[in-house]
Amino acid sequence: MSDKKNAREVEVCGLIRDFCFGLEMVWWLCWVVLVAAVVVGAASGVQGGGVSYDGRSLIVDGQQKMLFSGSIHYPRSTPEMWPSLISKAKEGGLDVIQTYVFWSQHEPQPGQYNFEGRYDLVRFIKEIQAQGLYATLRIGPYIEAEWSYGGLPFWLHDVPGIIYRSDNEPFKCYMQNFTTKIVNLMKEEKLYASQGGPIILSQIENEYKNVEGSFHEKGPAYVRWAAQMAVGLQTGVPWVMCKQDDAPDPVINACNGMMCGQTFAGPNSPNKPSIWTENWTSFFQVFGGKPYIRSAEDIAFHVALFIAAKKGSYINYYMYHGGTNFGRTGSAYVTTSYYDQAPLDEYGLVRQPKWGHLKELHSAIKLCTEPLLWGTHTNFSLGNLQEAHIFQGESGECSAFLVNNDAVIAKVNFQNLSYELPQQSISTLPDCKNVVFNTRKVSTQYSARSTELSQKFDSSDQWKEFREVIPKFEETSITADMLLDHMDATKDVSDYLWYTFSFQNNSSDDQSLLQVDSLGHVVHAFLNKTYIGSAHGSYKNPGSSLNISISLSNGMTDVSLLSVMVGLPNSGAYLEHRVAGLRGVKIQGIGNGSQDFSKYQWGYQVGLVGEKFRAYNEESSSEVQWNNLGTYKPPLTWYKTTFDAPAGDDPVVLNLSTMSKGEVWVNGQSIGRYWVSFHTDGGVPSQALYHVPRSFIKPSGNLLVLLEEFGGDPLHITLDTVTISKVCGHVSESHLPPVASWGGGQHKTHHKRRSVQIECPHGRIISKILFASFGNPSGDCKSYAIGSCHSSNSKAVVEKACLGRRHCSIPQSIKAFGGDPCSGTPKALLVDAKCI
Ligand SMILES: *[C@@H]1O[C@H](CO)[C@@H](O)[C@H](O)[C@H]1NC(C)=O
Ligand SMILES: *[C@@H]1O[C@H](CO)[C@@H](O)[C@H](O)[C@H]1NC(C)=O
Ligand SMILES: *[C@@H]1O[C@H](CO)[C@@H](O)[C@H](O)[C@H]1NC(C)=O
Ligand SMILES: *[C@@H]1O[C@H](CO)[C@@H](O)[C@H](O)[C@H]1NC(C)=O
Ligand SMILES: *[C@@H]1O[C@H](CO)[C@@H](O)[C@H](O)[C@H]1NC(C)=O
Ligand SMILES: *[C@@H]1O[C@H](CO)[C@@H](O)[C@H](O)[C@H]1NC(C)=O
Ligand SMILES: *[C@@H]1O[C@H](CO)[C@@H](O)[C@H](O)[C@H]1NC(C)=O
Ligand SMILES: *[C@@H]1O[C@H](CO)[C@@H](O)[C@H](O)[C@H]1NC(C)=O
Ligand SMILES: *[C@@H]1O[C@H](CO)[C@@H](O)[C@H](O)[C@H]1NC(C)=O
Ligand SMILES: CC(=O)N[C@H]1CO[C@H](CO)[C@@H](O)[C@@H]1O
Repeated sequence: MSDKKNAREVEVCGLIRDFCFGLEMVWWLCWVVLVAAVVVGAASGVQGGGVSYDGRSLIVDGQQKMLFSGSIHYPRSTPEMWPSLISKAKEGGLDVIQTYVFWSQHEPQPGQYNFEGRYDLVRFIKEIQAQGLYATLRIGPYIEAEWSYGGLPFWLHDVPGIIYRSDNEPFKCYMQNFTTKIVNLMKEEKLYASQGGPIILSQIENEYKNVEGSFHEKGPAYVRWAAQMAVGLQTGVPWVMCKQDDAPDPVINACNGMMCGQTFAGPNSPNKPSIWTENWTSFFQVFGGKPYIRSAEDIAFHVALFIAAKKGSYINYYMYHGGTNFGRTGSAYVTTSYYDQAPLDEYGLVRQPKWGHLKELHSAIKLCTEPLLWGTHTNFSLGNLQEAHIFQGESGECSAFLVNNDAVIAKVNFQNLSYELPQQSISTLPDCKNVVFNTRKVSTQYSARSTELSQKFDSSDQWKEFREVIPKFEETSITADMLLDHMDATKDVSDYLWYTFSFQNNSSDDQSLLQVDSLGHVVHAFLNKTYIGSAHGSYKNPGSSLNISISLSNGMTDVSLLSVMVGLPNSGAYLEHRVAGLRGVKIQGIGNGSQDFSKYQWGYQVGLVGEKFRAYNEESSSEVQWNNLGTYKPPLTWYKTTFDAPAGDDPVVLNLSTMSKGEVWVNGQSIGRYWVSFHTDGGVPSQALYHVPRSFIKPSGNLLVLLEEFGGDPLHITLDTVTISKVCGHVSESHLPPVASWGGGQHKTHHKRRSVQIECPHGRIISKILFASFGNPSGDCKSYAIGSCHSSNSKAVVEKACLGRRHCSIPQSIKAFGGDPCSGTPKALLVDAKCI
């Protein structure tokens, strides 16, 4: 956009009116048309069995179901990745894939829809169906989801009189319009279970209880309306509202959180099942923050507890695969990598032992399905902090869960047998006798990820640069006698908004202070087009105020301040009233001591020149003047180069650790914002690696463009592939889940024959045994050492069994190691191997 066009766009965005817009809006007309749409939708859609529920579970095709579900958000990966993600989810024991629907991307302008590429919702649901899984559609359409503006399209902001998520006619009209659009699309494609499709459940709104109080009497009225509107769409499958304990019938209230086994007050009717819509497998990460590591053992404990103590029958992992916030889709300060710690990592690689441990939990629970869904539940105490939950069917089936809430190991007696329960753990006994799984005992292999260098970019000849044009007041075409709100001015077409003014120094002081008070996330300051400094905020303190000493001299001085958003806010009540950008600008030391420029003549420019000319596209990149790389690397510079695709099919990443902050594009597609100079308190970047999906790249001549805000070093970035390079397995007698056998009242347990099983990813083999010890090695797969007991044959035996193979299994037995290195000592086997 030129500045003039820019002005027009701002104006047009402010003036958009259609059918549902405007002060002149005739509400009854909008209403009549929408009601008609609902009636037509209903007539064209629902027949067949559908999905219902009772106090125990969802009922699909007449059958009660115990369902494990996992969130995978289609726009956070590529259609090329979907089949493999879904099949790994299925292999991990999931029955259902859950996704939000992303309104802001599907309806970028009112009535203009986009269901292409990563936004091809129908293709995603059909892929789930093709693999024989069910789907849950969380339409929202307010979704939060660490998605910019919580998934609401920004144009809603300019609808007169709108108040989001309240009993407000304009909002309800647009919400109903979009919800209906999605439901009709699903019906046309026959995707509801009631039509033979995979969708068994839908969600309306999202965690509304968190904000309901702010809307006073308009809150409950909105909840009733939303439930009624959704149910009126006649999908033939139930609706849920999460964290909404008063969800109106027949909508099911569901739990979100990490510990629903403890925190959920239960369904609000005895006829509704216990559903956990978000069991956080980790937590989203922000720039400046560390990854939140939630252990496989802790997740498994809370899932088992939800099933045992709350009779849970639907558990969803949020996220099962997090993926990537491509482009500018992440919300305020959220990193481009999303839930990399989930069972499938950002690139879709299996994260062990989380994935495998949960898979084992799912199999163990599935062995208990009948008593869990049809049996009677009783619980009793086994000790101070221990309890048993028993589910008994009419024809004698029995499953039990033995819970130890203590921080130390507990020995308990259950039905005349003795059991050892590790600290904070739950044992699952599908037959009320034999332990098949304990949440604390991880028998799955561990794995470690690493990068392999594919290409360097360390020669200046490989690069071109374009220094962004710094505008001054006279060069801007939008003017105002005040400081404009950042979001209202940009309409979110760019992260960037220039605020400029010019003034004459009439004072005789020689030290002045420029004070900028900002609610934007970052501000960069320029005086006479020369960079003088920056400031930024953080997720917890979003604003970015700045004080810089400046030396003024006589004559007109141009001040240009670039306000930057790192994603729009995504949560809280009254999002439409949220403001950002500069709130006050003062210079101390001129005039009568201090001058306030807040009500001065300001000039604005939305976006950067490189954005206007799409400097990141092959076709349009020549519209800006690219030069040879200079030695000085100023702030606000665009860099471009090309690269060839790395061989093989391992995931591809850019290691941007020598850059600072900006955005990066490959072949014109934005792979997201980067911010490596924002370090954690441990002094490392929150995110150094940025995913380049294989489908974005061609065999050679790929265009790589970076926009750098602070001034980084592009010469030392690298293109890498990511691989599982190490696998490790550990079994020990003392760590084995005891398998109780019927001992006529005697304490008797035996152990299943154990072995260490390790496996490299497809296409790789075990190339080296890094460590092997049969004896009593100390530590675990994360950190280990040889103990006082160690068979000298350890390494040779393991090498013989494993080297050159993709998969191997080494029994933890004295025989296999040719003798007992220390009789009487309980034996363990720990093997760590390298894959190549
Ligand atoms: C939604 O609004 C658009 C106009 O913006 C209209 O064309 C469409 O029919 C409406 N859809 C529904 C389902 O009401
Ligand atoms: C049984 O479970 C309920 C609900 O979790 C709990 O309130 C009660 O204390 C438990 N009873 C015993 C004996 O553990
Ligand atoms: C436990 O042992 C007692 C005494 O031998 C017996 O009466 C009872 O039936 C046994 N309970 C179970 C569950 O086997
Ligand atoms: C400096 O003087 C000029 C001319 O008198 C006046 O227009 C301007 O407002 C003054 N600037 C400041 C910062 O006081
Ligand atoms: C800037 O200086 C003012 C006045 O001294 C002070 O109130 C404010 O906190 C300072 N802001 C920053 C970001 O240092
Ligand atoms: C403003 O201009 C005067 C000359 O008129 C100069 O002496 C003074 O240093 C300037 N003030 C600042 C703060 O630079
Ligand atoms: C900015 O440039 C103008 C014109 O060259 C000059 O008069 C003025 O003193 C400069 N201001 C500063 C702060 O350097
Ligand atoms: C400076 O202060 C005096 C007295 O407070 C006032 O009369 C004058 O108008 C002020 N000048 C400016 C430029 O603000
Ligand atoms: C990224 O590259 C830097 C060297 O520039 C290196 O120190 C760092 O370990 C790399 N990070 C990862 C995650 O590979
Ligand atoms: C947001 C939230 O509720 N986080 C909590 C989730 O659960 C963990 C414990 O598993 C708490 O530490 C978090 O505060």
